[in-house]
Formats: sequence, structure tokens, C-alpha cells
Amino acid sequence: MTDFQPLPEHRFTFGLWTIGNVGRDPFGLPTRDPIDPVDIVHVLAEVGAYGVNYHDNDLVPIDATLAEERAIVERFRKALAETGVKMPMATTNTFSDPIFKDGAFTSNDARVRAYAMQKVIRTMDIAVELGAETFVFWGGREGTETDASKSAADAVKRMRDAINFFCEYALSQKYNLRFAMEAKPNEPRSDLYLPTTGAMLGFIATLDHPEMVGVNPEVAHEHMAGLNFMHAIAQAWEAGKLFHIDLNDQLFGRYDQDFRFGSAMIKQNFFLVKFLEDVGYAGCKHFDAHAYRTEDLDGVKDFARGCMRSYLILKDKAARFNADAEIQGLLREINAFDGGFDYLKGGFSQDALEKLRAHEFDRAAIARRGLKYERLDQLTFEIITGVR
Ligand code: GCO
Ligand code: MN
Ligand code: MN
Repeated sequence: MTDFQPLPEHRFTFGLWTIGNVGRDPFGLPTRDPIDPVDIVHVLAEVGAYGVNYHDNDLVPIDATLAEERAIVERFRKALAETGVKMPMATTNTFSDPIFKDGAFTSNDARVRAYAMQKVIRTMDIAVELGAETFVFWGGREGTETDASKSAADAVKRMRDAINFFCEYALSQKYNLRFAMEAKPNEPRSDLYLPTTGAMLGFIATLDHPEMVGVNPEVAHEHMAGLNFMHAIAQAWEAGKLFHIDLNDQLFGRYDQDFRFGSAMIKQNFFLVKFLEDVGYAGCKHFDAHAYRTEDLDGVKDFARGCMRSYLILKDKAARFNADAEIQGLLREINAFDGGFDYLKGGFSQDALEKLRAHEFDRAAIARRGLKYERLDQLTFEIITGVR
């Protein structure tokens, strides 16, 4: 048992837009005042977070002059230095301004595509200056309401051209940055292109520099699509592409909820934390979520502390699962037949093929074996609920 205090080594981060969320929704006005980015850095230091992430315009207004931008960045950098809060991830807002109403990199209008690229490059320069290691691309407007408007194949090509350009730019500047693509199935567009982490992984393989680009999967986004988030990150991890992660919570079949991590789907969250801890994921764990609209600043702090504490509680539960003699005994029993057939491990060969062809299987006997998953799942439930 630990005291569940967040430590720098846990690499818990929050976006300026998460702590700074003012509680606006499509039906209601803000319920909280905006918070100055410098004050957000101080809130994060107070609650024990490791770092802060930002979109360019969370920090610098879209119409700021270069001189204004410099002054704002310097003031922010000072707050980081004073508090020790790090700035490991940055991203570009290519969705809020009306110019992006029909997409940024995938817009039909070359002027919009070029403006979006200019905006990204400007953000990248400042992000590197502030110490960013990861640069995220979330295409909030890269999609359609009507597919009469553009070619979905051209959209993918335009997206590829943009990301290829940014990779070359980062290389030309010798920036030590990794890019992470974030998928979302819908909201704010009716349908977004490259809607899942799996789709992003397929896309990345077609880039000129796939080694520079990974994914930033988000719990809510895969849940909105009714998918198993842990399976999505496992595939990304196995491919060496889990560069960053957006943690929050979300029920299936709802609007984009962005709930506090651990608040809605506890069992899924348990397997997610267990996966990250078991494989030793060492990147940032970013809580891309926000406090309920009912909360004031104290409630925002409760939200932030809750995200980190819930992660650490589930981490402790995962360690209990791994240390539980009965569970481990069951897993050994379940996997008792994992060995054997060594001749298949080296892949295809004439010899393996002949052995495989000649083997006689007792199909009925193999199928008759009970797998004990009922007992295993019950024990998992008892670990999560604290009975074990
Ligand atoms: C959302 C997204 C964003 C992105 C952010 C960083 O649903 O609005 O999750 O919060 O993560 O723009 O790229
Ligand atoms: Mn989201
Ligand atoms: Mn996100």
C-alpha cells in the first residue's frame, strides 16, 4: 500500500485547456472564469503534477504580434522555472478559428491548408524552445458533415503531405521532437478522417519518415467508437508507436464526456493501467479531461488530484493482481498448453509444414477443457473492489 501521492517519476501531465476548462457546453455558457496560464502552472505544482501541455492559442492569442508572443512565452517560461513544472508536449489549435470550419490540412482550400501549416511551424519553434519532446496532431476539424464535399482519399493524401512536410521541417531544424497522431471518430465533425488508433497506425506506415511518428490514443475517443482502449494501445505499443497517451473516462454511446480518469469504467481502466505498468510505459500520462461543469476552482483541483490518485490506486491493484498466488496459479494452469509445437516458432519451413500436416489432433479433447475464466474474472473483480 502506498499513500498514492503523485511523484515526478509518474509523469502525470495536464493541458492548459484541461485545468483551464471554463465549463462551456453546446447548451450552456461558461460556469468558471478563465485562468491565466501562469496560474495554471502554479495549480499544477500545488496538486503535484509533473508537467503541463498546451495548444499554441491556450498560451498566445491567435492575433498576437511577434513581440506580444515573446513576452507571453517568457512569462510562461519563468513560471515553469519557478515551479519546476515541465512542458513535455505541445500541439496546435487547428480547429477553433472559423478559418478551420472545413478542416485544416484536409481543407479543399489551399490557402487554409497553407495557413494551418504555417501555424504548426510557428508552434513547433516555440514548443522546442520550451522543452517539448512530443508534438501532437489532433485533427479536430479534419472530417465532414456531407461526403459530397470532398474526396475521402484526397483527404488522407493531403494529411500525409502535411505530416511529411513537418517531419522534414523538424529534421532540417535538428529538432528533437517526436510526433504523435491522435484519432477521434467524431465530434466536432459528424465524421472525422482516420477515426481510430488502428487507422492512424495504418496511415503512419505510409509516411516518408514513419520512425518519427507515433500515436497519442485517448480513452474517450476509442470508447466513443465502442472499442476496447487497452487493445488499441497494446497494438500501438507492440508496434513501438505509443509515444504519448490521453487518459480520461467516457461511457460508450454518449457525447464526448472527458470525465476524470477512473470515474466511469473502472474495470476497463484497471486493465489499461495494468497494461501500461506491466509493459513499463515510461512516457507522459496526460489527463485530457476536465472537471464537471458544477465545479469551482477547488473542484478543479479535486478533479486533478482525483485523476492522479485513481491511476495510482489502479496501479496498486495491478500489483496485487500480479502478486496474488491464486490468480497466478490460475494463469499458469490456463497457459499450461502454451508450450510445444516448437517447430512452428521459426515460421514457415518445409520441415515444419510436413510435421504440421502429419500431426493428429484430438479436437474434442482440446475443446472439452474448461478455461477457468469465470473464476479468474471474479478474482479480478475482488482485487479491484478491495475484497482481496
Ligand atoms: C478533444 C481532443 C483534444 C486533443 C488536444 C491535443 O477531444 O478535444 O482530445 O483535447 O487531445 O487538442 O491535441
Ligand atoms: Mn478528446
Ligand atoms: Mn485528447
